[in-house]
Amino acid sequence: MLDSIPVVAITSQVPRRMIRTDVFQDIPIVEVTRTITKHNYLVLDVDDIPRIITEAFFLATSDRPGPVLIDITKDIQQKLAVPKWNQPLRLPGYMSRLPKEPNKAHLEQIVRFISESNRPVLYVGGGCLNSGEELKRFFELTGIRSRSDLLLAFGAWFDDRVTVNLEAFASRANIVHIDIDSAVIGKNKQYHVSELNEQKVKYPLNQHQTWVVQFYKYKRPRQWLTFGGLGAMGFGLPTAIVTTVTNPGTVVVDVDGEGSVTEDGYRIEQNRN
Ligand SMILES: Cc1ncc(C[n+]2csc(CCOP(=O)(O)OP(=O)(O)O)c2C)c(N)n1
Repeated sequence: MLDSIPVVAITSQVPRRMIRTDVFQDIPIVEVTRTITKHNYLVLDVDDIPRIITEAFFLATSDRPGPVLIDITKDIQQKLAVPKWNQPLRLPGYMSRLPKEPNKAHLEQIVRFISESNRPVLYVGGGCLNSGEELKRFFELTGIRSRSDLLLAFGAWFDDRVTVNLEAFASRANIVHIDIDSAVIGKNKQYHVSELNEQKVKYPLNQHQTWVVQFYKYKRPRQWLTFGGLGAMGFGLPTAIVTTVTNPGTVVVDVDGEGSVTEDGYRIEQNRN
């Protein structure tokens, strides 16, 4: 959820009549995962499966993407049914909350900020991954390059890994914050008028990640895969392997810490046995 990665997980539940009897492997996974999924389902009727699967993929990939879990009881899995495809989605609340067209007055204000600013800077996050071309065009049109009396944060939020010292970060810059998820707007950092101070980032842990953030020169989206929100050690090597396999001919570099690679070593050893 933290990294906005679209995932649909299908899990298996004990038969309906055994739910909450403490029978072997009786886990209320829908309750357990409620706060760490974008949405989740417990399937209690076989005829719901086509609609729920369609909804799950729609939810996982639309708006701010995220993980969706579908828990299917064993007795439902074993039922025979003739699926009815093309059932209408039942997501009225979600649909009504999807972002509307941007507010024209806000856009005009942003354009005015940019034209009046001497040294605007762009702070771009994963929310712009699907807008690489538009972003490039914006960049070319505005000629934004250096830092900065105006911070334009697009599809990014003021994560503590970025700001380090919240008070000092962009403490005297105008901040324009654009994001699909209203929950991250105004989180940690209010958009307000001032000037950007350069920050030196220093972390005792996961330094390899911080180094990439600071020193790697990105030219386009989707060049870097990282263990964003949860910092799970051991993420790098298997991710690099999968990326190599799924992108034949591409050079893939794993920037890693020896501690993290050691964790992979244990898993490789376990799988070998
Ligand atoms: C699976 C897991 N275990 C423990 C931690 C806690 N932790 C965060 S960073 C870190 C050390 C990382 O060392 P290394 O991989 O060598 O990276 P470096 O900081 O040297 O770049 C630990 C133990 C974690 N994030 N993930």
